[in-house]
Amino acid sequence: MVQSVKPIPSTWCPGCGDFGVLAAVKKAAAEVGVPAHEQVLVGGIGCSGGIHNFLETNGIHALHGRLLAQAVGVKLANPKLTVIAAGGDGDGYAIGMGHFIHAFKKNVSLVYIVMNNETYGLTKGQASPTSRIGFEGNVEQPFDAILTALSIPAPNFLARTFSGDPRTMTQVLVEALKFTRANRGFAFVEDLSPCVTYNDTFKLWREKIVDVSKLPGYDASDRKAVFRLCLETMDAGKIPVGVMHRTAEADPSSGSLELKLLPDLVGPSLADLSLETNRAAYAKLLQSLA
Ligand SMILES: Cc1ncc(C[n+]2csc(CCOP(=O)(O)OP(=O)(O)O)c2C)c(N)n1
Ligand code: SF4
Ligand SMILES: [Mg+2]
Repeated sequence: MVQSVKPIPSTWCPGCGDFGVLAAVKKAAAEVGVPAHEQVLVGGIGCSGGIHNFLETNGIHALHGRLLAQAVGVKLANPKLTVIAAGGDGDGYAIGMGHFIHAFKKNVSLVYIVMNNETYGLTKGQASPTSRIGFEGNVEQPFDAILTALSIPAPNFLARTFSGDPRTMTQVLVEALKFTRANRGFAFVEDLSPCVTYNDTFKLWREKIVDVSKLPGYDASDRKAVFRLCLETMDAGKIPVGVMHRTAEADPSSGSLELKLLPDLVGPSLADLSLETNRAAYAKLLQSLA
């Protein structure tokens, strides 16, 4: 159920990385000028997914791993809304993985923020798909969302940020919001957001992060070059962050799903479905079924 509510005090542990995301979402929405009543925040299940409770906005607490299905539904029902989906690495990359992959190719204009803390925070610190080998007995290779996203040649906006640098996170979110509000497509932002209670990686990540987008000659529209740069950075034991892909506005393959399906951007929730207006169309439909 979509609810417009006053924010409640946060239930997160003091120092949780998710506070950086909350601050950045508030600042970016204010900078871009998104009115609270035109914004819908769809939260996943997990500590991170509670974010919509701490903002004055319309919010949905989605099913575990199904926040993207609900966010896509909201956007297609009313493309005039600004939709932000936000959840954790467990929610997005484990139970939600199927929806995650398809979101890039669907290319609906919404912002998806994954607060990656490499653990299931809410359920007390089990290994997640992004956990490093050795964490809580994990023996599997960690999953990398940015490399996966770069491998899908869709006209998206892709970025990785760090909660320890909320200023950059705000700038990236401003870009992501503008991208989706211009109906250019899906904007994915993975924020490295440490769980200070079960996996405090603030210090480690601060040392390992490299903002590849600041390197000389960097071009965020060159998917292949950025993929190679990310791999090289990871091979050197570092974590690449920055804007990883930004499809050029003039790219002929650009085009969000809502523009393809609803070129006038009037979704079913705005359409006049009354019997009076549509009597002739209904009669024709009934006739076709007879
Ligand atoms: C269908 C279903 N399976 C399992 C759970 C238990 N559960 C609640 S939150 C969660 C994982 C949360 O991890 P993540 O998405 O990384 O969020 P975080 O708490 O780390 O922010 C799980 C497995 C659930 N609520 N529903
Ligand atoms: S358990 Fe971890 S992720 Fe959850 S609120 Fe506390 S610090 Fe944040
Ligand atoms: Mg998590």
